[in-house]
Amino acid sequence: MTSPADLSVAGAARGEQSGDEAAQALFDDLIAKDSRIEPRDWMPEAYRKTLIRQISQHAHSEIIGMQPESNWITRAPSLKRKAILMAKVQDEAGHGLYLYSAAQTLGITREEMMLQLIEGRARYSSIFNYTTPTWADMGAIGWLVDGAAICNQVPLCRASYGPYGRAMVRICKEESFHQRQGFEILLELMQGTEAQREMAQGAVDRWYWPSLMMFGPPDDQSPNSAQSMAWNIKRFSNDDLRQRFVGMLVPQAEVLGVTLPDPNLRFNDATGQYDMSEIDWTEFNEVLAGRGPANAERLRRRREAHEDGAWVREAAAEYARKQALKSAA
Ligand code: FAQ
Repeated sequence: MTSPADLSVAGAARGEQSGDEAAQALFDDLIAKDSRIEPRDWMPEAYRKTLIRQISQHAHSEIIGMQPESNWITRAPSLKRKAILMAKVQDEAGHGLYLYSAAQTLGITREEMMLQLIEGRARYSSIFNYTTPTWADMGAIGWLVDGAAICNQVPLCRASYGPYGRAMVRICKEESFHQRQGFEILLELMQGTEAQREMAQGAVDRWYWPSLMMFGPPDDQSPNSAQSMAWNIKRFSNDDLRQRFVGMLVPQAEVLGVTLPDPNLRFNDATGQYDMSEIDWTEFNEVLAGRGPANAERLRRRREAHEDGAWVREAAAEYARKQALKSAA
């Protein structure tokens, strides 16, 4: 395959286009054909930056997202539930690692991304700044948070950047399983005692609105959407995905027997959309500004884990050094 560099050199030699113009034209052509951009390909600096931003934020979300659920591993109500929850939290760690690896192909190091996170310079999903006071929160996270994640991430499997799209395929398979285990926790609680039903409904009440905020600000206040959609990174707008998610939840809530906490939620035949109450964007902005219920705790715990893991990183680096010496000998 002809590389953009070859093309640009050949084109420039014929005096047709400058090197940059030829490389840009090839990139535009790949995007127009809905093909994939790979790490070896030339790409505009803004495309690279946008991907680093989104993929690293996504990776941080997976890693910080381990905390609200790990809170319940030691207190899960049975051995079976404990094993399932442990496996789920480990899956989230794996998702973080695939995503950090995908971001590294764009020229940023893992260390830099980690520093951005622990120094509070990077974003991660607002949802993980909420607390998990009851076991039912494990069900609500699986059903609502993993459910929202799938809705948002299935289209990302077709993202134009190859390593990101391919990472998303595997992540989405695992998130589907996570969503079902959350649904099943809630179903079991809803078929239990009055107190268990109240616990399940309480968790749904707590997580419903924050899960809608996961899709980001409304379209008319989303500065990145238009360009990300033009580059085939995002395939649908924030509001479209939010609508799709609500449409998925309504019949599932009926099966569960839970009430979605929005008195104005109803399908509007005329618009073909769900009418709903206004989302509390002040709360969203407060969480993004670091003033959510658990922002400080999440970052503190992440910093501690990073410091506690220093000896593992040193041991791994030393082992790699010795292996390299051995193979060079
Ligand atoms: N929280 O212009 P837009 C999971 C920021 S993984 C925090 O609309 P964009 C798995 C946004 O970054 C969940 N910040 O931005 C799991 C931007 O800030 P910047 C994470 C938010 O990128 C389950 C600014 O607002 N998923 O759940 C949020 O086009 C269970 C303006 O917004 C992903 O990361 C928010 N909710 O669209 C793990 C998916 N929303 O950088 C454990 C990939 C917006 O300009 C347990 N990401 N912001 O300063 C995306 O699809 C997009 O990045 C969006 C935002 C849709 C999140």
